[in-house]
Amino acid sequence: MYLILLYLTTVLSISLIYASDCGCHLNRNSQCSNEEPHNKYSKTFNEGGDSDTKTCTSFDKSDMVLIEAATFEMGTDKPVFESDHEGPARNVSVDSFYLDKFEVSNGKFSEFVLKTGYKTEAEEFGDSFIFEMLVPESEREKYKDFRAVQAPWWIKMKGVTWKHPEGEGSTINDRLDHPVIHVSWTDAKKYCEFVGKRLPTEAEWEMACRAGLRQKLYPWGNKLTPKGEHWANIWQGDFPLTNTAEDGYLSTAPVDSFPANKFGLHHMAGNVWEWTQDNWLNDPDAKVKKGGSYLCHESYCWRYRCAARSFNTKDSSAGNLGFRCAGDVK
Ligand SMILES: [Ca+2]
Ligand SMILES: [Ca+2]
Repeated sequence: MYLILLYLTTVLSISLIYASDCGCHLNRNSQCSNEEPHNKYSKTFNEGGDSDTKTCTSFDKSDMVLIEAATFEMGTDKPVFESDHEGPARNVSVDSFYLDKFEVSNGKFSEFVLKTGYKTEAEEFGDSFIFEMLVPESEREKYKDFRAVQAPWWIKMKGVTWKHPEGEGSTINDRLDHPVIHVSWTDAKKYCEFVGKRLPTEAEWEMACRAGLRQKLYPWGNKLTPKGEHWANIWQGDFPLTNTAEDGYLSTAPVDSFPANKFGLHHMAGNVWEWTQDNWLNDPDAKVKKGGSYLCHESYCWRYRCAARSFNTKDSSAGNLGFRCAGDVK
């Protein structure tokens, strides 16, 4: 079932059927392979299931930061979206781990696909969700009946994949340094495993987002635009009608753009949502995503806060959803 569960309007009704869950399980040992990645993955990569594993400590640590073990205050006692279970604030201890400085780029994902022949779930399904404003005008009328029911600005469009983000005819050639999009949780997990890494847990991701700050809204503090500057690629204007792109980007931005937080991590707020390991409220088919995206605006989707969280089904893909990888220290 290729059902994208957009938080935008569906999360409230769906959340009602779930029991409360902090979403902070540390489940890292189930994510990595003890085999050499280049041996494990081949042209038959897509046929493999989830791998049971050991730790992942053998990987390229360039473009990663070591985040020391700590106990930090996760979540918030001032939730903006209570149905997202942002609260309460609670102490969570996290072991030392490595985290990518950047969201995984189109260029990096291309290398993975070249080496493995991997096909993403969107490629298998034949379509993915794209924000209406990014659909070529000549195509919009054709897809007027392919909208997400409760979020009509999302269009399920044929031929949209990670390498054709706006459908057939579009390419990533001019944005190899932008984050890969239209990748499912399973796609993300398989990429991370290929490079000897794993997806971060939600607790790891949030601790990294906060970068040692306690109960601040954003990775750098509480002010959205310090000194009048844009520190996150989000939406400016009137969602979903007008995006003035004052931050310089209507859609994705290069993964190394915008200021890094104190841990040296870029785009922990905004640009693209990022998949984490964790299940959403104990549902193994729904996965927590963090950080918000270039489509988020305070008036509607104030989820580019470190405490914010949302989810998609694990086979979902969309034009504002990507990931970064983590790795174990020992
Ligand atoms: Ca923007
Ligand atoms: Ca991000």
